[in-house]
Amino acid sequence: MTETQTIPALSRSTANTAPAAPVRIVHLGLGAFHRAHQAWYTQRASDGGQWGIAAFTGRRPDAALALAAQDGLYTLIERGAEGDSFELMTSIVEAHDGADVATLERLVAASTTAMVTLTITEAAYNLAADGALDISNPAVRADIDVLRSLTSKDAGHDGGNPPAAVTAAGRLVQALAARRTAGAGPIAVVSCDNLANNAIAAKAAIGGLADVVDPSLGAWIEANVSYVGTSIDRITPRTTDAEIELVAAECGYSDSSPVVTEPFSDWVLSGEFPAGRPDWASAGAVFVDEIEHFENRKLWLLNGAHSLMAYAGQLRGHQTVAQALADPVCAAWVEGFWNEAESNLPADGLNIPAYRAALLERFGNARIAHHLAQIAQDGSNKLRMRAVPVYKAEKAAGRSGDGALRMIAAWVAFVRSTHAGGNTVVDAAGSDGIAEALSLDASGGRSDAALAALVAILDEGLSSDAAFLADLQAAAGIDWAAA
Ligand code: CS2
Repeated sequence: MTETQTIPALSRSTANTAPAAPVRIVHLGLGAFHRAHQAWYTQRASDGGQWGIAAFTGRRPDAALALAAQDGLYTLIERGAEGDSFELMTSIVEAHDGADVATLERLVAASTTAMVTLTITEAAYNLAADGALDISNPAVRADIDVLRSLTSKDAGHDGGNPPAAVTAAGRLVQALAARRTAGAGPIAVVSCDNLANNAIAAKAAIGGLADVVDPSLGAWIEANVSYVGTSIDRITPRTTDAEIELVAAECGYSDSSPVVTEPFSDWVLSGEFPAGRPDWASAGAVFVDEIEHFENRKLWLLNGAHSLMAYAGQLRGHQTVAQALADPVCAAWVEGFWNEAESNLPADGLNIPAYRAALLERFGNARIAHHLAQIAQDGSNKLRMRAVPVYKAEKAAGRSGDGALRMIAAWVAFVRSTHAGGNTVVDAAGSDGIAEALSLDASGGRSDAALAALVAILDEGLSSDAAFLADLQAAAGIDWAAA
């Protein structure tokens, strides 16, 4: 204890780092994943010293306040199966509260800013099941009103702060309007969220919103924003106090915001950067013309297995990915789902057998305590990407799709048991709909009508597919713990 009281607090002066790089990247979503992934690639790029990141939080200011107090610095703990290594990260040069839209406007309007990267989570795109912006979403509607009032020429504000958008896309549209006014030219928007076709999703969220607010702004964004698609990968569980203490003991400074991650990392990108980009290829990133198969490989094999283990594993009493994988029943379910996913990926160029083998090793790294409860959150959006496409592809090929069906069944059983325990299902986009569906009958959503309502949150088509619903009802109703 006395030791941690006397060690210096981390900052650019106590760490004696090179001067902060100029801001050329604006990032939305200052979570652990961004700090383990894009910030790490930027720092390792051959020209990384010229590319500073200004990162904004989403809903809460806390992470920005903590990081700003350390001049953006933090420690990245790479946690391998054999031990930890520590790296001081310097590529984030400014950390801001996401609600500080005036600063976002200023930075995005600067001609030196070349791109905006996003890790805002799947749900924050506010897209409907058909992939278009969900303009019935209350937060989106509120932003439309705010943005219209800001862009209308005769908008006047009676003193005080002008209103500002609240959703990530709304804030970005507001900032892009400032870039248009400043004449700062084209810019890239790089989605680093776990969404299929994330460039298209970003375009639907941002371009779609601008079109509704002000067609001339929509046209400017269409002509000046290049949406870059990416497949991103690095397992990064939530930081705990144990990591804060570890860094104090190992590094000799106190860091409120370390990030723990696995040694593996992967980044595949596709698209144009009209205002330039760091030499991320020198840090291991790969640039491709066609990204879809890489995205699906990652979303289905890694994330799909994660979601399957998150629900089935918790129903079987496990807490972490490594524990779930060590359970032969869960492991067999994962392999079964993988076989289905693999049949729907091209055999050439993706090296699936090696990818699967590497995943088993990564998931089995018990030193990374990756909690299933964390992965289980926001299941409605996740399963729409991870299970539904594989199920449909298997059916279309005349096969059962049982492996993908089991993932959906495990989710159904998990949300039922959460609800039965008197708890709310954590799902940013779906928790209201899930609660409504589960309250449709007296047995906690076990009726066919309740099941159909639950499935409608994932996919409209499947919710009226009687054969699917019957199979799902049977698959969800098993004794998961005893299977
Ligand atoms: C996980 C991902 O929480 C989840 O949904 O599946 O965060 C996963 O750990 C990352 O995509 C790994 O790159």
